[in-house]
Amino acid sequence: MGSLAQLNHYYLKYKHLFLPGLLAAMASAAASIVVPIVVRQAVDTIPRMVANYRAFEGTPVGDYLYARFFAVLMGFAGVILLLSFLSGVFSFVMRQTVVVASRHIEYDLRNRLYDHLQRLSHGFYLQHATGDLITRATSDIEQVRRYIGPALMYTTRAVVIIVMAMSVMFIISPVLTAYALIPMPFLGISVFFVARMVHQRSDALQEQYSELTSRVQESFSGVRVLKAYARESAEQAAFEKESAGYRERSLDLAMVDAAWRPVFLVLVGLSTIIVVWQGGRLVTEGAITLGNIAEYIIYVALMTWPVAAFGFVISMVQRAAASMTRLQRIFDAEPEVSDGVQTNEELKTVQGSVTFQGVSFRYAEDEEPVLKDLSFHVDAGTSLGIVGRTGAGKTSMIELIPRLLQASEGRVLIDGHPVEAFPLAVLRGSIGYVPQEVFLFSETIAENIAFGRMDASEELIDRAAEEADLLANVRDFPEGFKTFVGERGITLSGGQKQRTSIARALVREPSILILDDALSAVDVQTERNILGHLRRHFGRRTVVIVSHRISAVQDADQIIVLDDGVIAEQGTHDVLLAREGLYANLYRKQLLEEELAAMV
Ligand code: DCP
Ligand code: MG
Repeated sequence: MGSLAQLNHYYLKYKHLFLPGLLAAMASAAASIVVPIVVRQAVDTIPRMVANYRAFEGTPVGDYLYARFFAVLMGFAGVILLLSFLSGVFSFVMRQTVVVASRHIEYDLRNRLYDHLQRLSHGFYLQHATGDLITRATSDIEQVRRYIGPALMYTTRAVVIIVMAMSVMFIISPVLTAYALIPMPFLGISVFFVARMVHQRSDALQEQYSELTSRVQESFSGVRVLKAYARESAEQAAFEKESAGYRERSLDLAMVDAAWRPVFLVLVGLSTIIVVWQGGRLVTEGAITLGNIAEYIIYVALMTWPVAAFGFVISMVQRAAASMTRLQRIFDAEPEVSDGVQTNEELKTVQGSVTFQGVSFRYAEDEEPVLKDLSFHVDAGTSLGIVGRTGAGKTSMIELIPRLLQASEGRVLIDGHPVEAFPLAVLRGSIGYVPQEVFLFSETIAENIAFGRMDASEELIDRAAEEADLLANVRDFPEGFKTFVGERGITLSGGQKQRTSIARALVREPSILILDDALSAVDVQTERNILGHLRRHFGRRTVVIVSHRISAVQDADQIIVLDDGVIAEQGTHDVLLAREGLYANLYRKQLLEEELAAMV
């Protein structure tokens, strides 16, 4: 439960809503408590008046008594109506303040969570499933909100009603009160267990629902693969299984939901029977009046909801505490990469030389390093090609430069300064990184390119698109740069997506451009065009090109052959060919492939 304590400052922040809300809760409870007293008065007074009237029926006194009886009756009715109305108004005010406050807090909390998640590093996301993070931001926050708002509101109301009702009942007859309360603890306890069951089952239902939706989402977004492998019927069967699971869980929930109402009614009925039975005895003894019995019956009815609410609230608080603990674990996660103490605020620009000094990297403490003791230097304005087998560590190596990953040992330097010395905004602002897996947003082409630089002018976007050899394609699109891509628009080809991603990096006019296999989906001619464009910036921009194709790196100033996390060979194209090693092998194989391809 301790985890919920840290929400207390929110009560202070929104005290202008909580205070009136709680006062209204009390007022609403108080108004409803007075109603039974009025009913008692009515039950005790009216029969007496009726008897009086009957005695004088038909005489002028009788007429007068009838009129008086009628006025008193109306009076009682009016007071009961007024009290009910007041209770209703206060209850409205209570909801309009407390529930509103809880929505504000939900908003604050969710934004704080999102803000925090945005600052967390790449490494955090490697360890957390997307679905889990979405659950934190949706259902966990909702649990916490229910604790802050409704739970508080129900508790206040319940305490006021129970304390006041019991006081009034006790003053009238301690004995009858004791009798009437016998079923109450059973009610509270049974509601607590039922609520826990309802919560468990609705959690299970929720979980099944997200499984169902993610299944559907995956099969729709992977529909190409699904069709290509003729897996429709298998997919259908799998869906039906999930769907049946959902139906079962719904029925489980409906079962408890349906079963607990009769239990509730039986316990309330039991209270009423006891009141009538024991109350009747007390009436014959003259200890209480008939009106008191009517009053008691209403009190018992009034108290059942608050008593039930206690059971419900306890279960709600338990759930909220569990959710808050999960949320807290995220809030406690520190960004591994941030502007740390070493940051040198004077480093405002990047020239572009890159140096690795004895760099090793592992994804997890207990795993083998995927990069081992890498050392090399790239002068500013020159180009570096990286080739190597799949899984050799190329992507891991280049992600160390913009600090998407953090070296486990050794240092990565830019312009002779450790990368940690640069403010992150400067470092990443100077690097154009085209990741291996293209990701485009469901926006226009222009917006996707300008993602690299929010203030990019149309001219700049145009130029970036031209450099990425995308301009001719874009001109052919129905609405040019304003064409929507992805789910809301046209589907780009693999090569078009890659080039959009390259344009996004170029629009930043970066000092260091990193292409991670970013030309894999374009033909050799387009690759040549793009590399030709990039060459125009020769001497002014450092370019790192990772590729499986020798043709993309052969003109680079130096080439590194990475094998199993170590530098196997290093040099220019000619030097590497002369070595007759891995590189030369790969080159010959690719030449052969090209010749074969040309023959057919
Ligand atoms: N690896 C890992 N956890 C990740 C990413 C990678 O454990 N989140 C492992 C898988 C490989 C090794 O690290 O064994 C190197 O992976 P890279 O992605 O760096 O390899 P490449 O980029 O060289 O491979 P490819 O050419 O297929 O892109
Ligand atoms: Mg890779």
